[in-house]
Amino acid sequence: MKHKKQHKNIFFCLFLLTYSLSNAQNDYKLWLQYSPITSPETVSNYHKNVQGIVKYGESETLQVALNEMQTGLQSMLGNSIGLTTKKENSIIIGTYSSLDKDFQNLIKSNLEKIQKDGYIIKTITNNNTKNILITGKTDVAVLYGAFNFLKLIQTNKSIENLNIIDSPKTDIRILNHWDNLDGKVERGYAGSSLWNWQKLPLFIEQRYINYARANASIGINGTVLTNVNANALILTPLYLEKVKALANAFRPYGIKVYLTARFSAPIEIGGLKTADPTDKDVINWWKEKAKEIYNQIPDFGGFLVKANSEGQPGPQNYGKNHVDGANMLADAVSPFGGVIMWRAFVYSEHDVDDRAKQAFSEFVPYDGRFRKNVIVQVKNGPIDFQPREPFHPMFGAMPKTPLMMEFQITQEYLGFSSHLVFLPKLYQEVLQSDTYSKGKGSTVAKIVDGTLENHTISGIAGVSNIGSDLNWTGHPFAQANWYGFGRLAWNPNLDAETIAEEWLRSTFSNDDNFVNPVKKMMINSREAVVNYMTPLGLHHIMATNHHYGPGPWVNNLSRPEWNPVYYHKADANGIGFDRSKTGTKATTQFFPEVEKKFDNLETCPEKYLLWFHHVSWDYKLKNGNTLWDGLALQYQQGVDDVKSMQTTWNKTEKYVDKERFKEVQQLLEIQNQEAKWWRDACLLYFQQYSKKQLPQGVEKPTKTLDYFESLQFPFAPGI
Ligand code: BDP
Repeated sequence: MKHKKQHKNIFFCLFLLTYSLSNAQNDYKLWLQYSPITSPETVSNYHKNVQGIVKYGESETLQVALNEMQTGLQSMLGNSIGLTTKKENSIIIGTYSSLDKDFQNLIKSNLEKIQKDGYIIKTITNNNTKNILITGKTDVAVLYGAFNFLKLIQTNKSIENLNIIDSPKTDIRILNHWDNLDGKVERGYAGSSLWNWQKLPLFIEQRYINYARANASIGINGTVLTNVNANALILTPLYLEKVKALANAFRPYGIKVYLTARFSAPIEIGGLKTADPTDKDVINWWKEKAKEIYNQIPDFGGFLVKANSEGQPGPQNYGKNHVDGANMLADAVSPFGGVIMWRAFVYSEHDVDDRAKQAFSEFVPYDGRFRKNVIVQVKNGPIDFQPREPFHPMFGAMPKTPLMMEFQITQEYLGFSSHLVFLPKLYQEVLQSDTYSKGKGSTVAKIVDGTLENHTISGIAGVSNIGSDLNWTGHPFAQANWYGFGRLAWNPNLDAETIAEEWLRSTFSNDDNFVNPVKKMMINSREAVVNYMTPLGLHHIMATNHHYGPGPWVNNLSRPEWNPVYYHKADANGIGFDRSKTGTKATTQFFPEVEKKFDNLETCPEKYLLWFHHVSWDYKLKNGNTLWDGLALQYQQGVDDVKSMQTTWNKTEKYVDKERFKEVQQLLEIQNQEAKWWRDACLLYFQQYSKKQLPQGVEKPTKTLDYFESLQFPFAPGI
């Protein structure tokens, strides 16, 4: 007996050793590490409950679910698990309709509680046998259930007496790839595009499958393959064949493919003279194009459109409006069940009004005029993916139109892929903001998931941070932003801390001595970046074009609203953008409760102070500091925050593999140096106006403002 036990232990140690040796590239495996479980309770709990897998149904998706279960369980628990027909201590996977009658009866009541692709994971006892049932109404629901079952084990949760019912709260949970056909990724900081257009359609890289698998594991069900600054060529037969090949590769994972539609495509690739959305030939061209696409890809999702925005063509080129444009395309895809995601990211150099107001002014009057299969995609804030913005006032202002959230996962304005910033904290802040559109509790989350106005479609988009880098996202911790985006798209009410913890346990280790401090570091990281880049409501003071590093001094670009000076308005009297009633009145775009709060200096949260108000350098902050001192101290705080992130990480060496430990350590050092760069450059620049000394506690800059202004980065990535 003793012998047997010793053997078992030796076997397990060998397994752990081989496992760690054979897994040099942990980065690539994302949160699906399936590392060996070391907790004896979890292991024995598992063996008690699971001896085989029973699979009902034959679809490719179910096969994927089965493979995932077998790979995951073997990797975590060390022995293979076979397919069986024995319904005793088994995991049973299959859609509800394919199950045996007695199983169906046992869970009938649960079935009513799931929506759409929701799943059930339930321990069922029947005639003295016990099994774990993973089911749902659709094949992909079963796959979601399988991933979530594996996550229970991965994160050391008990699998005794399970009764989990979970459904996605939004319909379209989608990544927007800003990928160009030449392989470059606009605002991409993780290498080049994943899509190897040259080798498609015949060559399907394993990476495509791994991409789909990772997305499915967090509930993402759609992908827009191409940049919003679109190239019409993607709609030509040559490329559609390649798109089809990708769609085929993703389909078993429940991922639908979408494309961006360049509004002028009928001219550029169709040989027409116009792209006027009311022109008969144009209407027909898009109808035929839709037919052609659906012929190849029957479950094609639809189009994402950036029109009349930053120089992109659109209906306004022909004196028509966004409704005309969106509805024309909607009619083309609606016979096939497609949707149009029409972006509201518009602002014009010809409009002298505050840029923050323009999208609202333009779109809100169209409420109720879009077709049923149009969903308007709105960025989280009224300017552009800044480290912090108030929520976009369009949320709540268009009750008759489904509005889709657009978050940016790639860190265009947040330090690219060199800075560790846990974005679910930002997403949560926006989603939990109360718009008061239908009284207290009308959160952005309820608008986006469609429940506030009972919309039939809902969605959340995330501008992807994925590229060809070995670790997918450039920074190991940027994987958490992809993960967190998916989780919040599934359930916009999830808590960022829960997400961070799940991710850490699945990606690195279940050891609390690791998880707790690192989780704290992640949670604080968003505030850190706000502090060292744009504290107290400052925004868009990044260097222009590439947006790398500080550039508050930039004032010479052709469009006024492209210049940082437009946003901070620092002068001898003070700093900040007056968007209150005495200024541009942007506050009036919010519902009265919110408007009042933001408009009044006394009640405006200080995190939005300089977003909504221009205040003097001597303005007294709530903590008694003057604005100048407070601003300087916040910048210093940001730098200190990064220092403490470094301290935390340096203590994790024994819990993390060498490569990832080193990678993160080096990246944190870049972040540390760049945080100081931000602090020094911004404070030196603003000091010219405040004419005040730096308060005690703020480190003195070691370089001059001239030096910072002279820095050039001609090859900064992402342009
Ligand atoms: C801005 C980016 C630009 C995008 C644009 C957009 O700088 O590259 O094309 O947003 O969202 O943030 O359309």
